[in-house]
Amino acid sequence: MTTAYIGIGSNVGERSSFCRRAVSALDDTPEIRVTAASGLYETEPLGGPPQRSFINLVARIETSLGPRTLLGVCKEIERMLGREPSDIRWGPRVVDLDVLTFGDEKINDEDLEVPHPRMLQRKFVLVPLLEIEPEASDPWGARYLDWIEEAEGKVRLVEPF
Ligand code: PH2
Ligand code: MG
Ligand code: MG
Repeated sequence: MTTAYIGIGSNVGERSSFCRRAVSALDDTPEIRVTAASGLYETEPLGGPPQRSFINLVARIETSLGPRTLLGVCKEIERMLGREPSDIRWGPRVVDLDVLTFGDEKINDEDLEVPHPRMLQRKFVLVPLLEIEPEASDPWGARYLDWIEEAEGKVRLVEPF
């Protein structure tokens, strides 16, 4: 079993509902158990065109899947909830599921990078992650807490999970 963290975000339609449905869909996957979910945060969009604010949360899971299969499950949940392919990088999306960390693995492939290469710069990832795991550290032993001050973007807790 591997502990992994999944970052979830939505900025189209019923944003909170899409985020909650994504958590349920993860938990409904036989090889995945959701063991914690942060509250839902309204967050300033970072990167991409001018767009609506996001709802973001982070879920902690236990899984028997490998990292690539887990990524495939995340993409399948995005499709199932109605995400359409878009040419706009970091543009508006119904739902986005990103594998943030996968155990202590370091993966640097074109299709999958963990830990997520931009997570340290993003408050919309770090704040919910630290809510569920204040002592979390990366595979090199650095505490995520030490990055929070330099990270970008306003975030505000709007709903408990
Ligand atoms: N996702 C992005 C780019 N920018 N900004 C916020 N606030 N939340 C996101 O989930 C987000 C973003 C790319 O996936
Ligand atoms: Mg993303
Ligand atoms: Mg993504």
